[in-house]
Amino acid sequence: MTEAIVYERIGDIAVLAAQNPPVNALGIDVRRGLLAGIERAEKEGAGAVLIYGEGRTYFAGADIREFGKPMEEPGLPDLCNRIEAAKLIVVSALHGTALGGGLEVALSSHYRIALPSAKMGLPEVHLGIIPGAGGTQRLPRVAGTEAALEMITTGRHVAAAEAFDKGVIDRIAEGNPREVGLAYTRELLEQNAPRRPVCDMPAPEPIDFDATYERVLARGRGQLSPAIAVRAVQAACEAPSFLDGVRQERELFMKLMESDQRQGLIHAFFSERAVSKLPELVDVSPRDVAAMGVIGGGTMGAGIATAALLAGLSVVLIERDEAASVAARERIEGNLRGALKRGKISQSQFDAILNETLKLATDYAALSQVDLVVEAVFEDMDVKRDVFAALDEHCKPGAILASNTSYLDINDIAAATSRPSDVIGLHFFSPAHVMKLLEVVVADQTAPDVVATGFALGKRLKKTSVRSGVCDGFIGNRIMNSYRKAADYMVLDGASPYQIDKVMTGFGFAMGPFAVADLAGLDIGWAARKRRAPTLDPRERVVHFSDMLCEGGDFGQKTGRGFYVYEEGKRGGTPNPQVAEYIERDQRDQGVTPQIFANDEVLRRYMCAMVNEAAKVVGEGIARRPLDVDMVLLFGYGFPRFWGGPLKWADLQGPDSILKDIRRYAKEDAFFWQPAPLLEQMVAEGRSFDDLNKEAR
Ligand code: T1G
Repeated sequence: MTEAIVYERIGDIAVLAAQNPPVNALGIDVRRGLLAGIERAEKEGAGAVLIYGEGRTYFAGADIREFGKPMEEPGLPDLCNRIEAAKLIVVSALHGTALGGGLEVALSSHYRIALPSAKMGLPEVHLGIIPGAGGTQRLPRVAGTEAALEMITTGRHVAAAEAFDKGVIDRIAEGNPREVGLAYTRELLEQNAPRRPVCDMPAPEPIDFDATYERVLARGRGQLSPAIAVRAVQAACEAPSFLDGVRQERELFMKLMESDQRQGLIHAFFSERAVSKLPELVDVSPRDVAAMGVIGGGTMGAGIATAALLAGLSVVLIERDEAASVAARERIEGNLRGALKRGKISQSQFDAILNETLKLATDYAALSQVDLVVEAVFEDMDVKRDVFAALDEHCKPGAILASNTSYLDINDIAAATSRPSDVIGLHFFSPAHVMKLLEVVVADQTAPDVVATGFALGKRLKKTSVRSGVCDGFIGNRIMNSYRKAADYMVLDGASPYQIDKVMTGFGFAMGPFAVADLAGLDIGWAARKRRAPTLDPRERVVHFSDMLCEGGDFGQKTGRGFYVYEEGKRGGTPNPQVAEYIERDQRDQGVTPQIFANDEVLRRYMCAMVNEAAKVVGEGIARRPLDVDMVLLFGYGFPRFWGGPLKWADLQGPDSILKDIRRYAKEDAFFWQPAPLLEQMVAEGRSFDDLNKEAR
């Protein structure tokens, strides 16, 4: 018997305790331990078996690290069938998060009890697969078809009370899983409770599966697993037998296991957990942060203050005058009202935050006791320098001075203070209290414990924090500028902005680049182009159709017209006919003969531009690892999670094919399509971005 499962006899009960930290994943040792435990209990003539998990949780699922490797016996489906077929009653006591294969083991048990704090679910769709050990066959039998479909296609973690109401568990009790499990099992033995295999329960009621399939597929925006799960639950209702249903589930499961989307989503799962773990910070302790300062109460400043307040930090917000302070407070109040509405905070918390935790001031002296300040003022270097000089004067020694700039040079900002080692970039994304991404921008002199504090703050604000070096646009905006340019060039050369938006939403983005530009405001890009114009390399192609829109006062959603025309109360916009005129004029002025772009070509150029710039960002060390870039695009730029990120996508395509296309495009525009040296080196050495991730561990 392996250590992963400890066998113990307590009277008539054989107790199988899982000991596989951190989450009792159902790896091979656990599976073998469970099988041996069931067989031993039968052989010893025990009256019942109790299964529970030591540590923080019952089984949190199959061991994801085993995916893609040859499956070792017993597999989970066979183990679940064996547990269910046991000659004696099997009881599972759930605590923590009983997820995926974990809930499937519980459903193959005859009775289930849980602590009130327990959560359970079948979240496999988030990994690009479906439950593969009978979950799609057993859950509908206990909870009904609709309830099971909702849990499986959303992958939601359901609380014990709701699970009880749905019939997923039989009992809820306070205590620890071992004692609660033992008491319940004794009670069942005293009542001579029968074995109660779920597989013997009647097949669940069928519903209109085709309609449900289409609805779930549309909701997935290209992700397949939730829709495929509908077909598996359909088998539970329509298959001639339970085992035939399990067989159909397995076929669908194995198909998804081989899919690119499974690879993309598993990559996202582990990268999301790895991205904030930097080897150089292992032994570095962050500074304490209890009180925060925010400079500027505009949309970004108010969002940052809201995120901090919701995380339990006290906030001092500085604005230039009383009127601006009042406006800042109203913005924060609006954000908090949204959190109140979503049940994230209670009314009393709402009141306490606004009346006690949040302080507004116009004098920097009010910052004398804060531990960390984030500046979120107008994107102008002179203004930033003045603010940091004032912070240097008023903030206490050891206070961290952070800038929320989205592209200015943090080294130059730090130079405006006498303590550059305490200066760092903390680049939030709008709305800052909602968007998960935080770029932690490390300047040349930023001290390691200041970096560690940036990451600790990110964790406290429930952000996905990614380390970035200093360059124009850091990781995200720099890469975005590149794929945005590729889109503009395709339009100048004949593609329609609406075709490009359609292709990218078909790829899985919620919005295409031109709709996003309208949402963000075309005036922002216009200002950036004007700022860059004096130093523009003469070899760089320039498009003017966007400037023409702005010169006409069309800035997108905020003015009701941009690339699209927006009508009050209507979702989305309709193509703005004027755009075509501006494009034709731009083509005429630049002597461009428009050409037809196939949708595949549009996607390829867009993604090649993204991957090429991303490879430069990694090659220059701005991003430490390819997975850092992937997480930035996932959590800050709406990149479809099921592809795993642009560099995971590039691996799935084959970096050599990407380089081949970039070299082909370079024949048209050698300046824009300069291949990334890292990409050329990787292809020459036959390495992938995943190889680079592994080497960076
Ligand atoms: N396998 C392997 N490692 C896992 C794991 C798993 N299932 N779950 C978590 N870990 C690792 C994780 O990488 C991290 O490692 C550490 O545990 C703590 O996790 C047939 C095939 C359980 C809610 O999808 O959702 O069953 O970074 O940082 O925030 O149908 O982890 O410390 O080295 O996330 O408290 C279905 C996935 C699998 C659940 C805990 N199960 N896990 O969250 O901690 S597919 C899941 C989670 C399946 C069957 C199929 C969360 C959590 P490290 P953490 P947390």
